Amino acid sequence: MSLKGKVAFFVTTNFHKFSEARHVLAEHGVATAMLRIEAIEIQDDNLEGIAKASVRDAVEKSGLPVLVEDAGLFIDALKGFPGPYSSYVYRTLGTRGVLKLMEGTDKRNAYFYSVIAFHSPERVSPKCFHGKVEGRITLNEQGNQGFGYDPIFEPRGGAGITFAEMTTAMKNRLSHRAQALRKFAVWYRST
Ligand code: ITT
Repeated sequence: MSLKGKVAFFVTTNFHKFSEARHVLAEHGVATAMLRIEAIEIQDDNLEGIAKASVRDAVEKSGLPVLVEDAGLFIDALKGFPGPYSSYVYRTLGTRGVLKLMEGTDKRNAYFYSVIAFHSPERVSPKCFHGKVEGRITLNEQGNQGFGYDPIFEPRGGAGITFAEMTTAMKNRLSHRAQALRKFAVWYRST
């Protein structure tokens, strides 16, 4: 096994995601670059199914070893909504809309889930890695770091602050994305 030459291209349109991923992968000796191609994103209620379809498409379009992530926020009081629809819900309702849906409920449990799918021209099928972080939905938006639902998500073990109040390094110690990427990096280095 050699650390030299371990590279995986991260296919995303979200620079924040890439930036978090780059730090985690670098710590584990995997170099990455952001590949901004439009990989298809199928509608499915399963994050792994979505990530696998996207990563297959990305390899076909690029001919490179690539990573694709599909992530979502699952809120208990909303029966797991927005889950696989997190991107659409963020663009339409936004964090304020989600807080509004939760007005009057003190059941605030939620979790972020990430599926990282890796695929390359040499492989027969994609390989997936999962990460999850439990936490709660705050009553108000707090903080201005990060992206997406970060201002309303307070991770367990995060000293009572939201992801949006953390540096990237702090978020990476806890996040769903970092957990999945660490598993990927350990496996990738061993291949
Ligand atoms: P790509 O598909 O291009 O990678 P995206 O932002 O659409 O970018 P996802 O479909 O994986 O990424 O994520 C769905 C949404 O879930 C995303 O738009 C965010 O609003 C939210 N989300 C995912 N991870 C998050 C995180 O770490 N912090 C806050 N919100 C997050």
